[in-house]
Amino acid sequence: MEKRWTQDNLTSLQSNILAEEQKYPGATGEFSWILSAISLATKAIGNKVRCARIQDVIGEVGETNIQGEIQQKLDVIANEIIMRCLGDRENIGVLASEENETPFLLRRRVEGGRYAVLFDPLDGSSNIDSSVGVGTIFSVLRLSDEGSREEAMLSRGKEQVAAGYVLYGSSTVLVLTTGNGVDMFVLDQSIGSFVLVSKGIQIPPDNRTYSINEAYTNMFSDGIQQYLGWAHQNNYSSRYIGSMVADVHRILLKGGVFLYPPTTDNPEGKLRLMYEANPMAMIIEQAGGKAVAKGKRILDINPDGLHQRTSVLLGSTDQVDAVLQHLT
Ligand code: P6P
Repeated sequence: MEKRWTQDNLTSLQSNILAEEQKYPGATGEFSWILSAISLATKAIGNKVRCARIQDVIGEVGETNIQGEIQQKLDVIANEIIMRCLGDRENIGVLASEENETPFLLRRRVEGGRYAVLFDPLDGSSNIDSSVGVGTIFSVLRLSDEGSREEAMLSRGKEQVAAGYVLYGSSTVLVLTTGNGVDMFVLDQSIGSFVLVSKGIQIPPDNRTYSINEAYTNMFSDGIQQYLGWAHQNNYSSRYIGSMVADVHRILLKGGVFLYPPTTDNPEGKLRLMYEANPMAMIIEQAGGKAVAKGKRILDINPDGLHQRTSVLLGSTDQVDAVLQHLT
């Protein structure tokens, strides 16, 4: 049952996490320690994003990252903020970022490093100059005893203990799941806290809206092209921002389907499995939706590498199925 925030039930992110932990006698509270660091980091990033043009931190650094993508100044700044805020949390063993080729191995498991946090510090950052919504995406994995930390970090998406994103849009919104439903918080600037605005979000089932970059139509498979033709004839509307966090957030709240299919340029897909597709897939599934790649559940994909790419098809189950019907 979705619960709306009202004045008389002001719940912060911290109190909501602690309340959730009370439900699990074995909970140690260490998990909230990680989420509070994410909360701190994303408040700082949001502040930078809002002041970007004033502080002259828009634009390109003049270098490319591991993905071969042009780095924006704010990509680097956001990455450094997250590294600093999370780096001193003693229960984090590994930090892995889209912006860094190799993960940062902070502490061995025996030293208390029991979690890995993987993140895209500022997804969609090329949109910042035009003040389009951008976001931070994060995934939390528990590091297992066996194997190296690198191997332990390459767990399937269904092993995630938490996933979420922060959208720096018309408001700063944090969406989080720890495996028991999806909760949404909005940053109340007047008190500097993320306050709970919705608990147990369920993705609306039947919104005839698709989200895809149709500029690549000629590079899509015949099945995707057939789906688009079918959608055009069946009164679908199209919404595409080109910033995954903003597109997925709209679908979480309003329903519909997001597609980043394989193209002839990117036959494996463009988006990254470990810190984009997996966290978003966990959120969408926890909200009652569906998330697949080449017909397979994204959360079941066995990762080969930290920066592995994948195609993404996610959203309301019936809308994802409408796409799949054209792919078989
Ligand atoms: P295209 C942003 O660069 C990003 O990684 C995602 O946020 C977004 O969904 C996608 O790429 C947009 O890609 O090829 O449509 O510009």
